[in-house]
Amino acid sequence: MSTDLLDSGLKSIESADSVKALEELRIHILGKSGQLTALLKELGKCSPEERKEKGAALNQIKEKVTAALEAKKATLEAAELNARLANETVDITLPASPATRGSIHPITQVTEELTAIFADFGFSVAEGPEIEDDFHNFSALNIPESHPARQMHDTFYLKGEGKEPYPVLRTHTSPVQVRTMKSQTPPIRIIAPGTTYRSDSDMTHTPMFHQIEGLVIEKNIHMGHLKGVLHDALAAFFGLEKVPMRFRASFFPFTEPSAEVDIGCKRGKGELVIGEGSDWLEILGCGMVHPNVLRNCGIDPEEYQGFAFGMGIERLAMLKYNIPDLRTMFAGDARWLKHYGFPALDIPSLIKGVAA
Ligand code: 2NL
Repeated sequence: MSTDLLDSGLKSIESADSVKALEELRIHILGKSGQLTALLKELGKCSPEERKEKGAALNQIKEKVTAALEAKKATLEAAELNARLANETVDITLPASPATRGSIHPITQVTEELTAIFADFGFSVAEGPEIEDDFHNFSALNIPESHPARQMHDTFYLKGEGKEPYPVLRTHTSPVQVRTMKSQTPPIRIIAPGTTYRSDSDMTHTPMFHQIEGLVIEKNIHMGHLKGVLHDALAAFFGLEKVPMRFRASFFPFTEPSAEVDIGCKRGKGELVIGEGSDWLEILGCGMVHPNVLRNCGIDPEEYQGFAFGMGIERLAMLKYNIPDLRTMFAGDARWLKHYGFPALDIPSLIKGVAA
């Protein structure tokens, strides 16, 4: 009986024509409900002497079958591999698939350019949360509860979060500077680049946008320093030796005096040249930090004063890189990014000239 099993088993194994068929055979003989397994189970019913004898015989069969299975498996696998190698050919005349490469968004590029420029003037980069509380986004900045500036900012309130005053999506990066003033002692020299939010959406406004603000707090810092720093930063940014620049009196609740800054330009037919001509282009807002703001942040305005400025990154990117439509910036169109983007790892530095 069991020698029959061995003979027929070895015969079937020898004539198996695929790895799959061989595996089915293995299950048929050695599997849980296999032929040999059934015989092994029957040993339990035998007398001890019989069990010893039959058991030894069955185990020998099992070893032989197992060895035959393994040998045949190796042969079949080799044959199957050879068949595949003979059939599958690589057409080396086909064109290679192009490597797709990502690129740096103009917003990131301009942020890095300005970071390199201000780093050269000794400014550090400060960061903070995009979800802010009423104090850091408004009150500390001398913008009281009823102030129209709060409505002016078209704030996104997070009304699901507790009770009034609700948390907000920061409407500017000024709260980063508030946090820096509260946690550090002057002298302070920082820029705060980052994402900001206002509920505003049309041709020239997106609900999410980007700003860079700057803050310097020292004992004898004044508006002359402000004008010098801004001139040199704007000249470096636009790749010019000098840029015509003027301060126009303005108002911000957090600065006194306040100014808007224009740079000289020439407006032609469909084109704009910065640094020459007799037209003016508004580029940023700035001023001397209001004494109330210093006090709110734990700095004595009798001992220290400072300047601050803020600018929109989208606008700077559009001006420098001739991007006509703001809204394309965030449309997520890969073709747009391929056109307006910058090579990765080509990090802006003053050595190469950020305006390159
Ligand atoms: C603009 C004008 C400005 C500031 C931002 C500032 C921040 C602190 C204290 C005082 Cl903590 N001022 N920031 C000052 C003047 C103008 O931004 O047109 N931004 C796009």
